[in-house]
Amino acid sequence: MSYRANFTVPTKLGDAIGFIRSASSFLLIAHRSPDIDSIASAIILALALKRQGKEATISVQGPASSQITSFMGRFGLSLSEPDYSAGCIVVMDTNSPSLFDFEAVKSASSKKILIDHHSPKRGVMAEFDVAVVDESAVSTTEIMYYLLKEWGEPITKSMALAISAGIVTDTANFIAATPRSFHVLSEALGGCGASFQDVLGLINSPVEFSEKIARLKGAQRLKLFREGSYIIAVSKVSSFEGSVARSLLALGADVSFVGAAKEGEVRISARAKNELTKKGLHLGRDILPAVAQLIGGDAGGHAAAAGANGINADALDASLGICVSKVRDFIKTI
Ligand SMILES: [Mn+2]
Repeated sequence: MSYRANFTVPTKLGDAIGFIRSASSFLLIAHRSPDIDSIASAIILALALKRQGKEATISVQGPASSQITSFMGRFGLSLSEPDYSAGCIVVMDTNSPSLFDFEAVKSASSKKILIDHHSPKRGVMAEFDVAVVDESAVSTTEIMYYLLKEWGEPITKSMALAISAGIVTDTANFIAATPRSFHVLSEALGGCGASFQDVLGLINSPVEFSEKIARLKGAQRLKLFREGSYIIAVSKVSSFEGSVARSLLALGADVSFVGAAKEGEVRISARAKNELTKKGLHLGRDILPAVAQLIGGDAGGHAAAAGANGINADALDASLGICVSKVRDFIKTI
């Protein structure tokens, strides 16, 4: 049975490989605030290129989390400043112009490749020499598997682990997995003798001591508000507010708001369970923006995960109160 099995393979892979073969230096770009899938896709390509004696660096716009830098470290790689004079630029796991320096890519004279699994934006795609965009792929690393196969590059253990890590994280532990992603995972891991435990070990990096303390203090200082059968949890810590907000949901809250304030700086992180976002709760659009002015800053994010930042540290308690009452108002309508 060929690696294609009964599955549809992403298109334009041959064109992308043509450009990859003819260039000798590469700038690989993962998206802003990179997740495992985008950075793993860049790692896979960097490893394959380096084995061929080509130069490849990985860049992102803005900072990367400590989880991402340690993930890269496991492959002996780190982020570099972007060099837009590379022979070939590959943008991975995004075609959203706000998630990388689109203007710099556009004005570079390099060959340009886009590899992504998000819904395509024609205007952005048009700036690339080739766009491998497959919305049916659960992760960009799933596309990278097919790229390596078409290229004829052997899939090493490191590459197989990176492919699998992208699939596991972008499907939220297989909830969004497809038969093809299970096939890719099985072929990649089976081909090099890696185990699924190796993949989990790579994704679940140990939590830093200070983050553990923040989570436990967040739980200790917890205030609970009940509305109907839902529980809203509120707490304050000095850092890791996002991690604390996430852990409060794991403990049983339906919505959490965690604030962190110090002289001249205030941050609020919020999380909500899918059960409520499916009913229309949108933290980034409808809840946190209500406190942006009060804290003297900005708010935004997704339905289930959002944040606000500002300069009025004194406004934290009042802001948390507003967030809770807005969620209560929403719950009363469902
Ligand atoms: Mn992705």
